[in-house]
Amino acid sequence: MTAKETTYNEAQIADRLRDLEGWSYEGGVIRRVFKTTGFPMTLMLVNAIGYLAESADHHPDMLVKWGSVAVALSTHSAGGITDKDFALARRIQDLVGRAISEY
Ligand code: H2B
Repeated sequence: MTAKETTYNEAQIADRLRDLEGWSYEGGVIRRVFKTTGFPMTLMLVNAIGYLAESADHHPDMLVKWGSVAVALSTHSAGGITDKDFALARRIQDLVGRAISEY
């Protein structure tokens, strides 16, 4: 049996989110909405995040709209927020965070 991953409480999550610009903790997930210039850019963003997710074997929920992608992360197997969520958010942020937030 594998050990259950450590989950973080609300104060710890708020602390960890301080260097993840635009991300917040709501409803049991950490989330950020990325605005895009329209559907082609939205689809490219979904794919870029999808590749990061596959390489990490950790998968966010994504709400896809014409001009935005809302990304929500939690660790289902642990029933909370773990290092896996912060690590993937960091990778998403490093790849697309600054570029996309300018729109
Ligand atoms: N993604 C997320 N967000 N939470 C999980 O618990 C999870 C996952 N589990 N992606 C992974 C896949 C698991 O099902 C596989 C077998 O590693």
